[in-house]
Amino acid sequence: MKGIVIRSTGSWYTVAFEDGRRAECRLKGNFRIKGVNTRNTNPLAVGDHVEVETEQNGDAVIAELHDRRNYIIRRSTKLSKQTHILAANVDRAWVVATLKQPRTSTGFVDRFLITAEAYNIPATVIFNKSDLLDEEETEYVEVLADLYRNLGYGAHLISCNNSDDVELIRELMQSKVNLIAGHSGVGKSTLINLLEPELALRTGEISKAHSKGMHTTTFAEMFEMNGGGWIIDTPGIKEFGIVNVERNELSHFFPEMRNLFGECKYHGCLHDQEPGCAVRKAVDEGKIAVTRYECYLQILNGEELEKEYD
Ligand SMILES: Nc1nc2c(ncn2[C@@H]2O[C@H](COP(=O)(O)OP(=O)(O)OP(=O)(O)O)[C@@H](O)[C@H]2O)c(=O)[nH]1
Ligand SMILES: [Mg+2]
Ligand SMILES: [Zn+2]
Repeated sequence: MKGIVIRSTGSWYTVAFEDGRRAECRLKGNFRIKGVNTRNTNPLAVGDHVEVETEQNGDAVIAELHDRRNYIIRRSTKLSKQTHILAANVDRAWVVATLKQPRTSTGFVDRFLITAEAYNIPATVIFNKSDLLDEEETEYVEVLADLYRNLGYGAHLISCNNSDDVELIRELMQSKVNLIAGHSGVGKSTLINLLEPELALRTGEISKAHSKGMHTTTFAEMFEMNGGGWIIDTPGIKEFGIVNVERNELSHFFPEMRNLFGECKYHGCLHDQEPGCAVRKAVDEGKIAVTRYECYLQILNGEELEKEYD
């Protein structure tokens, strides 16, 4: 019978079936994934569509993984060889970011968006905890949100203390499969609790000493929304390392650079030091944000892109 993995804790998986039933499953003894990547730490992820069989002793086992429509994958650190699939078959990927308590860098948000681009998943940035910001900080985040909106992403500055904000997010999530990711402590579980109060998910304080979250959510889990749709809560992540992207294709995942494709003097321009580069020109003219370009160069010249590992 076909079902969806809604929770995975090590070797056990909770599978939800269309009729509402649930089963705790292990992988069938001979379970193999085609083209399995040995560097992947999780063979199955939340959101995977699977085939469940009942063994002679009555145990439910996952016998087969159906093709993934898409997935969101990352390296646990930028230099790690190990990759981890956050979730599969998602309609929209949401990254929750905060300017304070904790601080999320634009590089973290950009890496998440690059991965969403690479796997063709519509993405939205939620800047949470607007209640903690003074006027100047609010303005800064609004400029950032505008930047992302102009690139074609969703972007919202919200507070979990504001019920109108929460209602807006609910409308945008309804009837879709939504993945929610971000650093520990940004308010992912708090937001989900406000959307679906009966879930009563655990949330955690922010450490006073470091203004960081306490890693309260410890495994990814998918929840059905009242009125249709799903929300996937995920554990806080420190870094979002990029997977399966090569140097010469990196700029394709920056919409503002993709638009200039073919306009550089040199074919195969990496938009770094090459003369006659249309991307550099756009940066100089203020048409491409400096933070985005700097993030691009950091990834381009760093060590997280493919080939270093092959
Ligand atoms: N001031 C303020 N605090 C918030 C807001 N949203 C969440 N918080 C607080 O931030 C802290 C962390 O929230 P969580 O929901 O546990 O964060 P999380 O992203 O799920 O964290 P992990 O599960 O560790 O990844 C809690 O004390 C929340 O009450 C907000 O909009 N404003
Ligand atoms: Mg949480
Ligand atoms: Zn160029």
